Amino acid sequence: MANDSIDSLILKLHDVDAVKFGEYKLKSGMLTPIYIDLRVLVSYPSLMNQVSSLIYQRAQEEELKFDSVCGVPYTALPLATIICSRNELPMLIRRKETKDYGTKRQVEGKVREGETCLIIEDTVTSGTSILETAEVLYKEGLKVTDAIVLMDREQGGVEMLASQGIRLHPIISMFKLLNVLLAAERINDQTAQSVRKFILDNNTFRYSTQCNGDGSPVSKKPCKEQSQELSYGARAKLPNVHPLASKLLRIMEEKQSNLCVSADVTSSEELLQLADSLGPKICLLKTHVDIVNDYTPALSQELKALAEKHNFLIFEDRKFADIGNTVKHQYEGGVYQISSWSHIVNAHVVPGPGVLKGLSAVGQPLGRGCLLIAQMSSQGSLATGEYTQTAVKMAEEQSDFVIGFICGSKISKKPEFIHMTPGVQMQAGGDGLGQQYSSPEDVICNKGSDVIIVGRGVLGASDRLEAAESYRKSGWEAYTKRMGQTGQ
Ligand code: S5P
Repeated sequence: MANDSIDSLILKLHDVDAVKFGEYKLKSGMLTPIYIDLRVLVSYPSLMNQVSSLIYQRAQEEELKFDSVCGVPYTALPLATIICSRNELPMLIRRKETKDYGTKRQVEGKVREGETCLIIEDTVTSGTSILETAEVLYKEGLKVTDAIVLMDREQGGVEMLASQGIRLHPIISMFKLLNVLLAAERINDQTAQSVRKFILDNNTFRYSTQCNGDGSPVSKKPCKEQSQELSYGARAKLPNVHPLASKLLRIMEEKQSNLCVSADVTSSEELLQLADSLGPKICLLKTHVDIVNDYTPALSQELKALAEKHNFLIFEDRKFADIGNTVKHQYEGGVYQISSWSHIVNAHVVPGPGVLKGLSAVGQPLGRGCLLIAQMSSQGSLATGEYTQTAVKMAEEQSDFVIGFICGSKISKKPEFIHMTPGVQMQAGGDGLGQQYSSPEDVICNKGSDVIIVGRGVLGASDRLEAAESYRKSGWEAYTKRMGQTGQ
């Protein structure tokens, strides 16, 4: 999709007051410094046509497969109509209120069970409107795999829908909109900054809870209803699971531990001592080998032996982020020869799929696995929205090497992928350097992640073994709660 056509659309939307700055109340009651009101579009036929074309173009670019189109009532309804009419596609209409006479149908149009319906929406904040429409379509026996939205406020909608198995494709994202309006001097720096801050501070997915019934707009599923979810042990046996993910899931089940300790220490002796003493409590030991002052190859060999002794895996948190050819060397060679001892590594998706190609050329023959960094725990992280979604897509395309994600919450419905979440401490808060903490219960039970990664929560305790046991216990209890069992 051409960038200049998006830029000109953004300016036109601003011209017709579809984008307003000030103080407005959202459907959820939240006050916002920016309001997107696309209802006015119907008064501007050429804009309606332009938006409809961009939505359809996006469906084609993404090569989406669908049998019908449904616009979320009401604003997206005329957009769906134009798209369907122009491209001769069958349309479905979702009623907002069920009729109390006649057929009492909630969906109008010819419904053929088993077919796939593409949802169109004008603006997304948390994603609940799309989910509500999808749920009505599910009841009719239809499938929903994708939705396209004109304007994504980047407040967690993409992630929430991904956790429910729906890929959301935004045409305009909030940050893009701000940049274009700023460059065109329609808004000043201060306004852009205050909106950016609002968006980052109000991520409905990251800060909502699915379990506690606190009125969160995200998922109406209480933990109990998620009991159809597969256990770690069952996921280990799935036909398409990566052998290393299978091994980790088995370890988690056997040791009743979804705890990964982040061994961020600077001496070999302390690292080995940690691995040996905490080994029985953990499923995974995460290292930053480049912060060790006295590294020798003997350290990695001894770590490997301790991993065997205590049945855990090693995850070198190297965060590869270069072109394929460079990461290949970084992974295999240099001082650390990471591929020779670390079962798992991780990579940023910013270079594109080449980073995985390079890493897998080294790691795959050795049976190694990689986690993609789809989200980060640090304040102001740019790994949100479409970026996160691209990471999920990339993982799906290279699932012979990617075993899961570093993320704040469950972002893929595929049970073969393992979700690992850093930024975990018993008490929520931060470290003054951007780190943001959530509790084990929140991460595992509410956000649906699989593994808690804990560094200073354990390392900073006077009794590290006792702290590790208490994190293991909390993580495991949150998991059993999620599975709808009583804690053990
Ligand atoms: O988004 C992230 C990704 C990672 S891997 N946020 C993180 O904090 N990490 C890592 O997890 C980080 O490099 C550190 O090693 C660990 C968290 O440490 P803690 O002391 O804050 O628990």
